[in-house]
Amino acid sequence: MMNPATPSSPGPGSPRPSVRAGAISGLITAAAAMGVAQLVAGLTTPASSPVLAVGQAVIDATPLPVKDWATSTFGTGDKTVLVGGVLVLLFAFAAGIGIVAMRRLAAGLAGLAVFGVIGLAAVLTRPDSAGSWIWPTLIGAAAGAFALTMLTRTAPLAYPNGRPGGAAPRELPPIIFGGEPATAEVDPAAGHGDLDAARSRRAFLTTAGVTLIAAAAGEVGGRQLATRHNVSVARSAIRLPGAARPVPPLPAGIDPKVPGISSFISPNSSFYRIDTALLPPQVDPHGWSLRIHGMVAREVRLNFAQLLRMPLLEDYITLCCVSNPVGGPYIGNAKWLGTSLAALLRRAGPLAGADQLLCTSVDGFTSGTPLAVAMDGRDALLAVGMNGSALPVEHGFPARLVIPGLYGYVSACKWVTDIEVTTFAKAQAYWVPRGWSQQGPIKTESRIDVPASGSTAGPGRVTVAGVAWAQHKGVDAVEVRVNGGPWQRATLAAVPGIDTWRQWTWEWDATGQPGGSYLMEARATDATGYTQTSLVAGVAPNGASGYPQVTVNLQAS
Ligand SMILES: Nc1nc2c(c(=O)[nH]1)N[C@H]1C(S)=C(S)[C@@H](COP(=O)(O)O)O[C@H]1N2
Ligand SMILES: [Mo]
Repeated sequence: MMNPATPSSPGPGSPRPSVRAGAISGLITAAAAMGVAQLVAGLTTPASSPVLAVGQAVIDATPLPVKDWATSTFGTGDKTVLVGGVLVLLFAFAAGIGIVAMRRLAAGLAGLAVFGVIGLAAVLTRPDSAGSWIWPTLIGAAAGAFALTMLTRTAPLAYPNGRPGGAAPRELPPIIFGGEPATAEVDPAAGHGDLDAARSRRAFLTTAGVTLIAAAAGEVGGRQLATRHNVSVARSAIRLPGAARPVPPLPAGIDPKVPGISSFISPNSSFYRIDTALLPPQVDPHGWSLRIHGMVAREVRLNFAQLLRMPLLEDYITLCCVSNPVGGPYIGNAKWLGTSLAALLRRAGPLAGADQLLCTSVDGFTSGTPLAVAMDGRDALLAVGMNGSALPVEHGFPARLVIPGLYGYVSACKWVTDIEVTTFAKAQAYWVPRGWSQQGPIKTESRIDVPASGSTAGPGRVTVAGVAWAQHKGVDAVEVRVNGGPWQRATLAAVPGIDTWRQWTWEWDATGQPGGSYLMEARATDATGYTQTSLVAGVAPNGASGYPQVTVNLQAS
C-alpha cells in the first residue's frame, strides 16, 4: 500500500517527511508492535511473546566465546546484556524501517513483516510452543502496521533543500487519514503554510504520543498479566512430607566465627542461579509429570503426588556451575529433599549398552548425565525441596535433579519432565554442541572468601578463610601460602559428609612484616590424594582450574 503523501521517488526538491520524523516513527512502531504483542501474550501465554522468544532463540544460538565473554564480563547479568543488545539492534532497524516508510509505506510495511516472520519463527520453534502462540506476534505486527501507516500519514512534510524559491523550509499540512490525498492540491507557496505546518506537526505528535502510550500500556499490562500465570500460589500450598531418611543435625564446628566466610548453607534467596530461561518456567505441580523412557525395560511415569509418596531422602549437596571462574560465585550449598533417582531408574530397568540420561526441562533445556554415576549409590536426587521449603521457582519448581560431583550443566536439570535413557554416542545435551564437554566432573577447588582482594589488613594476625570442594570425594586438606612461600595447613571445619564444600580458616601471623601488598593463594587436596592443580584453565570446556588468589595490603606493624 502506498502512502499518497509520500511519492515513491521524490525529486530532490519535493517535500517529504524529515529523516528524524521517519526514525521516530520507526521506533514508535516497534514499541507499539512489541507492547501489543506483550499484552496479548500476557492475556494468553506469557512465553508466546515474540520478544521473549527471539531473546530465547538468541541465547540458544549464542556461540561459546560470546557467551563466555558475556558471563565473565557481566556475570549472571549476561542474559540481560544479550537481550539488551538484541533490542538495540532491533530499534536501529526499526528506525530504518520508519525512514524508508516515509518514502514508500509499502517498503516500510515489508520491513515490519520481516520482523513478524522472525518473531513467528522464534515463537514456533520454542520447544513448548503451540499453534496458538502465533497470535501475539500477528496482532503485534498488525498493530505496528497500523501505527506506521498512521504515522506516515500524519508526518509533517518538509523541503529537504529549502523551499523552491529560496524561502525557509516549511512543512506541509497533514493528510487526513482515510481522506483524499491533499498534497497534490497544496501549493506550498500559497500563503497559509505556517498554520498548516503547525496543525500537521500537532497531528503527528498526537499520533506518536497516543501510540507510545498504548505501547507502554501494553508492555506494563502484559508484564502484569503474565504474573497471573505464576505458580507461587500453587508453590506455597505445597506441604512437603518429612524425609524417610533425614539428615542428622549438623556437626558442631560448622560455620567458624569469621566475618565474611561463606555460610555453610547458602540461603535460597541468595543461592546462585544459572539457566538459559528468560522467564523461569511456571510449572503447575498438578500438571507436572516425569517420564523415564528410551533404553529401558519398562517406561516409568510419575506425577507430583506420586513423587511425594515415594521415600524422600535429605542430603547436603554443593552445586557448582562449570562457568564458575576460580574464586567465583557460581557455587552454593543446600539441604535438598528428594527421591532417589537410582531407585526410579531401577524401576524402569536400563538396558545394557545405555550410558547416558538425557534429562529434559519443560523449557527444552537438556542435561546429559552418565548413567553409571546416577546409579553408583551416591545421593542422586529427583529433588522437590531446598533448605526446608519447596524448590523456589527459579531453582526448578516443582522438581529438579541434583547429583553430587558433577557440574550443574550435566546433572542438575531444573523443571525436569523427561529422562531418556540413551547413549552419549546417540544424543548430545544442550551445552555439548555449544562447545562444553560431554562429561563434567567437578574439579577439586578452593576459594578465599576473606580477606577480600585489595583490602587492607593487619597489622598483626590476619584471618584468612574460605571454602574448598571436591564433591563426592571430600576435602582432606587446604593449604595457604603467602607470596609464593611455603604451603601452610589451614584448619578445616567439620562437614556432614563428602558431598559438600568445606569451610577452612588460617591465621596469618603478619607481626613484624613490613607493610605492602601480599599475595595469598590456596589449594585443596581431596580424599583421593589429588591436590588442586596450579594449572590455570578458563571455564570452557570443562571447568576452571588454578589457585585462587587474593592480594591484601598490610598495615605495617
Ligand atoms: N532447565 C534448566 N536446568 C538447568 C539449567 C538450565 O539452563 N535450564 N542450567 C544448569 C546449570 S548450568 C547449572 S550450574 C544449574 C544451576 O542451578 P541453580 O540455578 O539452581 O543454582 O542448573 C542446571 N539446570
Ligand atoms: Mo552451570
